Amino acid sequence: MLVKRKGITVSRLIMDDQLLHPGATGELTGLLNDLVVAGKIISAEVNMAGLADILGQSGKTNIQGETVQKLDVFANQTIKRRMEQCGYVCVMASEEEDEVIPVLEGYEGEYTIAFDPLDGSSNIDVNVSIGTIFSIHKRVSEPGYAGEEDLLQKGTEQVAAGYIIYGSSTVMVYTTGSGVHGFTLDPSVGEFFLSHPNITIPEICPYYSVNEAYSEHWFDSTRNFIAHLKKEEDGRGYSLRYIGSLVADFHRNLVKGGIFLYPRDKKSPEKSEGKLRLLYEAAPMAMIVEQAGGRAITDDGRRILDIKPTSLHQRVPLIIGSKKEVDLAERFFSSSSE
Ligand code: P6P
Repeated sequence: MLVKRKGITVSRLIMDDQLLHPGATGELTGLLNDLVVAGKIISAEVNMAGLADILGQSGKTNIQGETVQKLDVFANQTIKRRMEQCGYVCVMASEEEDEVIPVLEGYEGEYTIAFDPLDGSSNIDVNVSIGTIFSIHKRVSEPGYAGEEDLLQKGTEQVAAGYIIYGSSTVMVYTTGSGVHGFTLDPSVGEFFLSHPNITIPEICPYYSVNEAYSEHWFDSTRNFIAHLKKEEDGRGYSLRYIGSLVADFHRNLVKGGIFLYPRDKKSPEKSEGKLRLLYEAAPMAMIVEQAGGRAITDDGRRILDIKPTSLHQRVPLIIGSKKEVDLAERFFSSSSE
């Protein structure tokens, strides 16, 4: 949907989106609007983190074995509380929780949501942008039987995907399959206003994003691809930009052009399939980037959106960004015999 109306709020666009779908019941509209409220609450807390006693660590660890920062806990609780009683969701998954998360009895709805409540949380204490990532599917189970099968669906089945980046400003970027739009929060009125209409990822790609510290453990295909980018053989010079916060790295590449890689690693068994999670990191970002004209694949050439998840916290290698560079990467990965 081509959006031209400056100053439109995200809630208004969500409602306009619903009009594009005659059979729509308004449930997805309600879900997205409740997610917007959660984003506003988390944004206010993130922006106070330096002042309140919520910096530092909660002393707990999550399923990933990572120390959980207090803001992570707050963000996770905020989204869970809104989604469990909104009446539009039947079951949830969070990066912070081992198992599926049920909704309150009597509040089962038609959708599922998988989310990373605060991705990049290791950057919280150093004031680097962090973000919430979400992926929404239609349930597949009968009423009263919601469970993992409703969550373990291919990325092509997503009905909506998006992220909220908490940085120099708070920006929400989302798609429901009719283009990608970005909205910036005006904290003085508490509204997200359209700031990035009809986002398309630039064909010109000035940046590549990868953690080069792991280059000794990369497969040859990854090493050869990155070496090729550095040679500028096709006359295109690239700069390395790597923030270590997926939402921040992805958002920069979406707006400015770029390719992000988190490939498999020969050395670390826990990263034999990369580090990033399919359900609530790779798949939602893949829907956004494809809607914006880019591509998202694994480092063995599979389309991210075609992968059927087998577990909630399944990892996948992720190569995502401007189409030409991902096409080039695919040639290096598909010619590899590793
Ligand atoms: P590394 C943050 O912890 C995260 O999950 C992503 O946001 C980010 O892209 C990645 O890990 C960074 O991982 O191994 O480069 O520090």
